[in-house]
Amino acid sequence: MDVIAAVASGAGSAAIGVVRLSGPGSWGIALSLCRDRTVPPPERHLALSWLAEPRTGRLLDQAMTAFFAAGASYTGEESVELYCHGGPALLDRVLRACLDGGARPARPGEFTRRAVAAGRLDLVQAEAVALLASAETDPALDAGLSALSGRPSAEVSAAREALLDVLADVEAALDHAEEDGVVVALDEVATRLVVQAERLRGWWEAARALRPAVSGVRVALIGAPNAGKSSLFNALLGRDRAIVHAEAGTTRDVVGEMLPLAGAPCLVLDTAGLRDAGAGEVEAEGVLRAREAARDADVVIHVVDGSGAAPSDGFTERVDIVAMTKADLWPGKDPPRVDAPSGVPVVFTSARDGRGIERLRALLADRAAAAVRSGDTARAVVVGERQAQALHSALRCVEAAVEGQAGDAPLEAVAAELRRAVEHLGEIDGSRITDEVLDRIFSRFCLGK
Ligand SMILES: Nc1nc2c(ncn2[C@@H]2O[C@H](COP(=O)(O)OP(=O)(O)OP(=O)(O)O)[C@@H](O)[C@H]2O)c(=O)[nH]1
Ligand SMILES: [Mg+2]
Repeated sequence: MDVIAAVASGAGSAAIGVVRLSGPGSWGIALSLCRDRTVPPPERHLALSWLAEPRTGRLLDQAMTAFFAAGASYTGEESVELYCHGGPALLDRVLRACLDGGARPARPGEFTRRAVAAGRLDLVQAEAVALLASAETDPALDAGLSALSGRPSAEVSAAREALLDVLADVEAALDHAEEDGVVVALDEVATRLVVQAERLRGWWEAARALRPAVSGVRVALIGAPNAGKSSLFNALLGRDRAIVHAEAGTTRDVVGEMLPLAGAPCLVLDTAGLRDAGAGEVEAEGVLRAREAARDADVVIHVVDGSGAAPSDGFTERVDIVAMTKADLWPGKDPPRVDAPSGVPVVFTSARDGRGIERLRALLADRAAAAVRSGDTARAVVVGERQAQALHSALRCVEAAVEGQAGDAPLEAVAAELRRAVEHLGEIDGSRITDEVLDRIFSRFCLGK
């Protein structure tokens, strides 16, 4: 195992910045930088030291150092942390000195990956570390802390055990049926399966409610072609992100951009104009995606052409805010009438002169904050898109097993669904996962973690 090194603190200037080394040999590399030491300081103690480049003697910094022995560190390996002054040039120089000494640059998330490999963290806890390093909201932070505690991992593991027990009974029944033609009553199995399905469904709902806080509030801009969605999208972001054109049907794909709004990170989605007839194949696919984005959104802004040039065929199922666009086209005139669903606020906006954009931002911030608050960390077991997907797959398999059982499907089919459910649960905490999937997960971590 080679020694990896990285700057573990954030970019930009700061009071303190941390350079981290891990792997057998990291003590030797760090010690060669400590100008005033010939032996390592006591492990797990902070020790002040002047650092210099071993080859040239050029000063690096006066820093606090902490040496960790194998088996008593974050990664489980021999490792060192150097708490330096936080300037980018300084940290870069210290890191380069470590690399000159024989370390190699760590890949994103590689320290945590080594901690997982050493059995110090499971995947739920590893992803909790990533969340703690990036959380922008209180519920996300609480979810990260809870996941790191190991409580969710234990719950996932308990559910897997419970399903394995049921699977064992189903397989025993199968064996009996084959050997002696005995039919075993499986009513009790059905009850146990329903309990597990409800448990997983509860986790799924909690994960869904927590999503706005963890991954951002999904805000969909939807409406008729040419209503001014892309123009409004650009105005909200304050930059020219999406293509705007007089031709109806300009936007085809869903375009998403993050917009930080008063403590609630929003993912704003511009979508294709909704129309059923007259759209070509590509646009029709865009319309499908727009509807899907609206269904999946936490906040739906229905965009209506206030000049009346692009007629709307009524509102979608869910609307949280109505934006009447092109308000610059009716100066002095009464604003156009709109039959918005009751209780839904209407904002008059113009992407040309900017009117109404601040009010729309404020309304959006309000709705987004409410979506963030709806996350109930206490019930959450599964956090983040990857875990939620695995959970959803597991839930679908358990539901299929419940249905199969009730509908007299062959026991083999029920057993197969249960086996798949157990595998999907194993993907959540990493007890059943391939290196390739691990690579993909950790590539999304930031450097130095
Ligand atoms: N005067 C005025 N024109 C606008 C405003 N917003 C959009 N437009 C014009 O309306 C036309 C359509 O604008 P887009 O933003 O592309 O509309 P869209 O809803 O994204 O259209 P599709 O992507 O085709 O569904 C363009 O010619 C814009 O310049 C506005 O606030 N004022
Ligand atoms: Mg558009």
